[in-house]
Amino acid sequence: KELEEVKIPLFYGWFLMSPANEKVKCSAIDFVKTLDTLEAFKKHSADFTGKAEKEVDLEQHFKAKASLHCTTKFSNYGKAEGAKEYAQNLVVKDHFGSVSELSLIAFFVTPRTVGARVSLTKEQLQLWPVDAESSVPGATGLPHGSRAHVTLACAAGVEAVQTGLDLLDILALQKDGQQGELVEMELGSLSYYGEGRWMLALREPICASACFSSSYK
Ligand code: ACK
Repeated sequence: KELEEVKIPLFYGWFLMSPANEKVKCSAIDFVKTLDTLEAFKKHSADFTGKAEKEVDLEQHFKAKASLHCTTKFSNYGKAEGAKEYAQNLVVKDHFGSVSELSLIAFFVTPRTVGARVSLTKEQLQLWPVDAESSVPGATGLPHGSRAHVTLACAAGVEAVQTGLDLLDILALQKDGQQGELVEMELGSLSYYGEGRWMLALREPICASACFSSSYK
């Protein structure tokens, strides 16, 4: 009997390998801990708590992810738009199982999510869906690949899909020329964009080895 039809996964992406996975998790925890101690951050803690003067414990506020990845295509077992075309794309097939280096260029925090922004190479961009940005209202006009990120943590009740949307939101503000309060940190420069949105542009990108593959859950 013929093999059963191959099932389309939940999503495709680059999965961080060991020890890069641990290195990135540690850097993220360090950043969040440091952010929590900054006067500039405390001044705006009401963005997180809803109450003036109430401090937020960011480590309590967020639940960290154990294994990290950068989603390319959310296929939803074939139900998402373009899922079948992506699965059949020769570039996707050719790269399946290949290892490359992800370049993490920024960390960002909002009341909902913590993430790392990923800068994709030309080759990695070939695996990036054409509509990843244009399908999001408010993100039109942002360069292809802008949404690339690693979700590091989410607040209670928040789905991981929010991290990429939070990133696009911050990038749209940057594009409009909004440059909030700036704080120089050892790791880079930290900007505040209002409503609890913070982004640290890393002085030195973090390099992480990752395998292009898919996940069924
Ligand atoms: O952190 P993420 O990029 O956000 O990784 C997970 C992964 O797929 C498995 O859930 C992402 N994800 C979920 N729903 C969507 C969606 N509608 N569009 C793009 N990415 C999504 C989620």
